[in-house]
Amino acid sequence: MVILTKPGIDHFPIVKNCKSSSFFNGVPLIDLSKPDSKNLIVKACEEFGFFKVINHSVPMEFMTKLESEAIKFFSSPLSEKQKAGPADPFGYGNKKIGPNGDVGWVEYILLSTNSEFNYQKFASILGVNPETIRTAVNDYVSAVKKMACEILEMLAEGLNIHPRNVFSKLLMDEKSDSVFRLNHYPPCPEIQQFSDNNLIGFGEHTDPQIISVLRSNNTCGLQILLKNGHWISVPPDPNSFFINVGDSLQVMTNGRFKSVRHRVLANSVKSRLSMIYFGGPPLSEKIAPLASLMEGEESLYKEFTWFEYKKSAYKTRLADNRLVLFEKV
Ligand code: GA4
Repeated sequence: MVILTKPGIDHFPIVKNCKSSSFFNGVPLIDLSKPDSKNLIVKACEEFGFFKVINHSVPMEFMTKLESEAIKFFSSPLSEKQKAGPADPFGYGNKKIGPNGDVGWVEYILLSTNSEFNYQKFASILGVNPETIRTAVNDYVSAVKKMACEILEMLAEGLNIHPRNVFSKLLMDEKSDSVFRLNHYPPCPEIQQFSDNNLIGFGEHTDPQIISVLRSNNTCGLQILLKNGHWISVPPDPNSFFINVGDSLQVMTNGRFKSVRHRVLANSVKSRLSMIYFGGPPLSEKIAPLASLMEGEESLYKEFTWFEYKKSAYKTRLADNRLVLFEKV
């Protein structure tokens, strides 16, 4: 793959020769209401580190309410939005992602899901009357976190790990270091004329946490990297959720599950809105392979806490393989 910078859309990364128009129809589909889901989740985590969830428990009104609040925020004047920025890492960010020079055709709000943090920070991030959006975020995040925990418990059962809350308790912990992100990818009409070029909305990366839950509107853009090295486009579905295995879950399964590399391409006509819950452990938590999954194997990773991993992640560029630094040689 060649990464170029196209003149005109100044200094934004572009991927060349990417057939983004063809959708992949092989994304594993997990029906949470079916009894055999736990085995299918394990298989999806092994093969893709990614799957789509239907028949979930999250009320549709929580998704639509938050979507309309997000649209209101992103439609406000830039000068207003900038009052909530820059993202350090929390707050409003525009085009700049992370502290190390990554850029994309995106604007976003990044929030901690820690309740104490939210109370004060919402006011400073989202203006004088943040109550409606705060409620919308809290309702949505609580429901999605509950679903993420159910999925992690099914995963533990599918892997035959006891107790079944080994993963979910990390998200349930009141000190859980979880994050919530609203991404808005404005349409970029200039890219229409360059048929084999695609502008990067959010550059390729893996998520450092345990599990990520993504919901988007009906605009395409999300791509995942398959084990065979091909990028494939994921058809959008506003009624479903997409689940990513994060780096921490890769480590806890001693590499049996791989965190999925993914990215978002900008669209020339439609704007894309996505909301992502990143479920992370408490800062002091040791991230290490679960003994019951090792079966006499050696750990592939050095010992580290989530605090150490996160600190190291914030020194990397988006596309870097962050886990390499923690692999045993
Ligand atoms: C990727 C996953 C989440 O969006 C995020 C991102 C974070 C940020 O935007 O502040 C990071 C990125 C993410 C990984 C490497 C570092 C940190 C930007 C960056 C260059 C909120 C996260 O936890 O890690």
